[in-house]
Amino acid sequence: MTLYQPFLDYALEQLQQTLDLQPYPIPEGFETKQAVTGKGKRQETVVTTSYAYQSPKLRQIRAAHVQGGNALQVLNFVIFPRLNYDLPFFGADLVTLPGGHLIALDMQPLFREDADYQTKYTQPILPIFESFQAHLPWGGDFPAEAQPFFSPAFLWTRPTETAAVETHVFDAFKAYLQAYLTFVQQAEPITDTTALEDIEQAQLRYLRYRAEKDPARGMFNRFYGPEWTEEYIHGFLFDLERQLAVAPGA
Ligand code: DBV
Repeated sequence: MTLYQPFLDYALEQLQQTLDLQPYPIPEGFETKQAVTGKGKRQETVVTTSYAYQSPKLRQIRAAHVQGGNALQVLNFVIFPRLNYDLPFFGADLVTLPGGHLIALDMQPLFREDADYQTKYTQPILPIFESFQAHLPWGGDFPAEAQPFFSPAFLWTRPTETAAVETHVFDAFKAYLQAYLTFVQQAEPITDTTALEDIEQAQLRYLRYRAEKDPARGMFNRFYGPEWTEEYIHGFLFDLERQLAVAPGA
């Protein structure tokens, strides 16, 4: 079973239909990675597949899909806008582990406390968020230090039934992505120098947090070792600092 394959297929098809989509390079050795875990009957092959694209307004659209049998399915899907747009990040962390499902879905704001920014990028999402809350209740415990990176429309839930993932979570994923693509279509380039500096700082803040606190680090370390894992995190999953180092203003 690959629970999140339909999510990935849907997203890539939508992106292809809506954007002028171009490939984004995936560093060699990271397109796909396999390892065998467990012993005897519990042996599983864990395959991690990476996907990456870009478009005129989106610097990196990337997905990591981890497939390791019924009890291990992960789709981490993030869109990083180019630095001359004030667009939020699209962030989906869809995680199925032996302990259950954990779903994080949001349009992560660059400027969480800015009222105009909220009006522009959070207000339109609130009705969608509220429409799913009845089926997907708040997931509880959540790292307080991550709070600044999520919007008030952050869908954070731990469904007990896989059926809820296949229905409500999938519907929510589609609705958030559609709304995001509408934002992208409407977005105009930012030219004001101060605003551009603020965007770069906000993107770096977000990126550094995610790279440093990546909740998948432990899992990847176990499967593929620390050397591969650190390179995957900094060279692919959260690569903005590296990209700025080779091409300032990217
Ligand atoms: N999370 C990632 C990437 C993953 C990934 C790149 C490719 O950012 C998977 C894989 N997330 C993943 C896994 C777990 C989580 C958990 C495997 C389970 C870790 C475990 O239990 O061992 C949202 N993801 C989580 C948690 C949160 C998120 C809050 C619970 C972690 C905890 O309780 O400590 N998404 C995650 C997050 C941000 C975000 C923290 C911050 C901005 O966007």
